[in-house]
Amino acid sequence: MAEQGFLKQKPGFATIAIHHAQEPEKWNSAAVVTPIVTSTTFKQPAPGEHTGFEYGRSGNPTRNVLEECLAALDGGRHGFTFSSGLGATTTLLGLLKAGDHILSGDDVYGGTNRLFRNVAAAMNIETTFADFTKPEEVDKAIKENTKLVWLETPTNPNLKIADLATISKIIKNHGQHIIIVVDNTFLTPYLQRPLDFGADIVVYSLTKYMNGHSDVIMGATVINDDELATRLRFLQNAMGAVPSPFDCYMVNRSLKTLALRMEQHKKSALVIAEWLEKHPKVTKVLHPGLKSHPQHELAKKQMSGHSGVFSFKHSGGLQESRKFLSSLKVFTLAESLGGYESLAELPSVMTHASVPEPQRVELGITDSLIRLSVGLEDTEDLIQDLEQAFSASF
Ligand code: P1T
Repeated sequence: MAEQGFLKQKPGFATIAIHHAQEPEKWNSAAVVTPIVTSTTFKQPAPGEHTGFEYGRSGNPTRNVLEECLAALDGGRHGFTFSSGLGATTTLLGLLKAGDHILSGDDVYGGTNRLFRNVAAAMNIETTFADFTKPEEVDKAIKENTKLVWLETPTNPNLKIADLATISKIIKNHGQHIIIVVDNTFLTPYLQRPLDFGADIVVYSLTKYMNGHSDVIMGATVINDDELATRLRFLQNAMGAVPSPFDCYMVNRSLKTLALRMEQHKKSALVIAEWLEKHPKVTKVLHPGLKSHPQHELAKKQMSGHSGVFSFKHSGGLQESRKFLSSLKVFTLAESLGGYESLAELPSVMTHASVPEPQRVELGITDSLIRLSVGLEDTEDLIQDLEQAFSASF
């Protein structure tokens, strides 16, 4: 249903999440619920021959179900899972070689920034960061050796929106072969489908909304292009950052309620964002669903609503942030996002502490910027919790 002018939700999402690749007939037992296959190796009829599986790193029946379901949810042909979101990103670095250049959005998860600036740099792969809210900046920053463009939209933690269709067009107009990667962790395919707007690869930290219960660390990529998928399948096996069958079972189970959970995260977070916007101690709320968001109109064109994660700025400093976060009783002070429980954190000293200070200052990741992940508790309880924390700290 199109709500508040956002893009219409893709039909059949929940049905795909529940049934795609889950046919009971594929198992001898006709199990309705995907079994957890723990075997690390599979009997072969003859040397060099196999019946679909040979070794658990290169493929596992439980993992395959999850990967196929993930691909279908994004409208892609191929899904790959990894031991973490950063494990997925690290594996993508295997597509590049020394001398290549990455162009990344400037406001990305701190761990992604650290991976590019430290690990990729040590492999002689250079990264430059640009403000992707300005497509002309992207155009200018592309170099002859640019091989990969990395986007988060909305960004972590400033909730900036990049125009996926325009940026994809600009990159493709350059004529050189550049892989466009979109980290869709904040929205999930329920709220945004980057492949529809020209992305080549969608990346997830499944640790967040896709699993949604804060009990699995996992990552994924979804791809349409067969040749790129062949390269990724090779790298998944050759680099070896694969998840366990038990964790694959957990994430596959969680996908069954993704649509329901995202609806509630979306609704509750917007009510809380609107409440915060009127609060006397709040100076700014960064939530793409608010009319005050500078890219609200763009958000409506490429998203089917916003999730439960957003940030706000208050009139105090580090001391007030510390007191506020320690005073919360329903929200838990912790890193991460996207679980059923509400979390709050201070990016400047937590998730984004590894971003060099000058870059943090430039991006406005100050000590008065607080990030919330609105969970599935009663909205009214969450508002009361925020109110008592404001009273305790200002
Ligand atoms: O934690 P891991 O599963 O490795 O995922 C890394 C990652 C990738 N992309 C985005 C947008 C992310 O937010 C993350 C992880 N983020 C946090 C832990 C956090 O609190 O922001």
